[in-house]
Amino acid sequence: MPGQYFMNQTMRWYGPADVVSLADIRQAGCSGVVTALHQIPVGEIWSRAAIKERKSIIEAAGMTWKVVESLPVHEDIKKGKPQRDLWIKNYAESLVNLAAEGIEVVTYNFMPLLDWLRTNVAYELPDGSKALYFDRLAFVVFDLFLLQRPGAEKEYTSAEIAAAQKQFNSNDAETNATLFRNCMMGLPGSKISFTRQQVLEALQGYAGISAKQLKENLFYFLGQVVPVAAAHGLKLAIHPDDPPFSVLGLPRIMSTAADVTDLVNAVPDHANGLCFCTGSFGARKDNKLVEMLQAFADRVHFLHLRNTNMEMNGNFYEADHLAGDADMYSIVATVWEIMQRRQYSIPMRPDHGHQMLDDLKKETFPGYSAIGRLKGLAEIRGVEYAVSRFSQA
Ligand code: DNO
Repeated sequence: MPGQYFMNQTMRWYGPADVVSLADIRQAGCSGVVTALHQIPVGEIWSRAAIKERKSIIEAAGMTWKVVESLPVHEDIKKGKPQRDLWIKNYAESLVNLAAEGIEVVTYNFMPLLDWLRTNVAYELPDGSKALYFDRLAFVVFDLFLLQRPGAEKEYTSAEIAAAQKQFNSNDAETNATLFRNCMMGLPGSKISFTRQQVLEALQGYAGISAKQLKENLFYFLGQVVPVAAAHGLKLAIHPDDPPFSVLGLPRIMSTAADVTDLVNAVPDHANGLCFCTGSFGARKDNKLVEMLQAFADRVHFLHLRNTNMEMNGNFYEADHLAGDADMYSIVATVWEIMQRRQYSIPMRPDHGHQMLDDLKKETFPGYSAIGRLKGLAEIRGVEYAVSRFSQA
């Protein structure tokens, strides 16, 4: 409909090795993909030539590449190590190269070590499709008995420790091995298997870094890269913590509305914004998603739309996009109003999807099946269409 701003529909594509092809994504109705140069080690510069090459593959498939997800932040920057300035310089150079190739939004996160965490990546729903699941008890089993993280017991109640001990005793070796593998999937390079010792050493690297310190390290980083992004017409979009609470004793700094307020106050430039992930923020009851969208309307540079179902005891699983605890209708209606006011189409992707139908026969990145995401996208597209018609009535 002329004069109206619709979300820019995209899907994540993991690059040429992704079993979900560009043709699949196009048939899902997307005008573009979000992707990253996963082959480049974290911290190294993304050259213009490498960016251009990726862009031409996407354009040859009839789509555009406007959003990067992610340009990862080196752990030395998060830890505030002296050599961070070198990594920040590289980051800025990658930003300049991305802008020169027409990229508009760069997504990143500031989570120590783990980019996401689930205990089960194939949780079977009653209809036989599969979802990602965070089971707190399984996580406690992992932390206390598989990882055996020193001091971990201080973070759990005695009832939780007893229940976890019971669960651990009844698990067979395969269940434990799968649990260990699942919990480590959010580590960079998760295709390789990490030993307990390696994980403990990596965690040790964050000993003594409080949430306050981590936030200061984020703001130091942003203080240098936001001006570069702004000067080149790029928007930076931080992804919230997933899950939005501390895990494995690691500090968390992007879990709540107060965290977002600190972010925008620290570096007020409009280029400093958010990847508003309804699934990540939504896994906390005190995050009121619609209010947050309204409060940070001008800072929402990218949207991840997905839903979670919070159960008792801190468990949650990824629900259908229109089911679950997040009121997706109100979210889409709010985004709609924001876009008309800003006169801007916010890029969006359906975040995650169930493994269903033919997806069940394929091995995709957890959450990134073709049909499950297509279903989520189609449902959200339908809601947006209805909202647009209603707003004209
Ligand atoms: C998980 C994704 C994250 C996200 C990064 C952004 O499915 O939402 O991996 O891409 O945290 O930097």
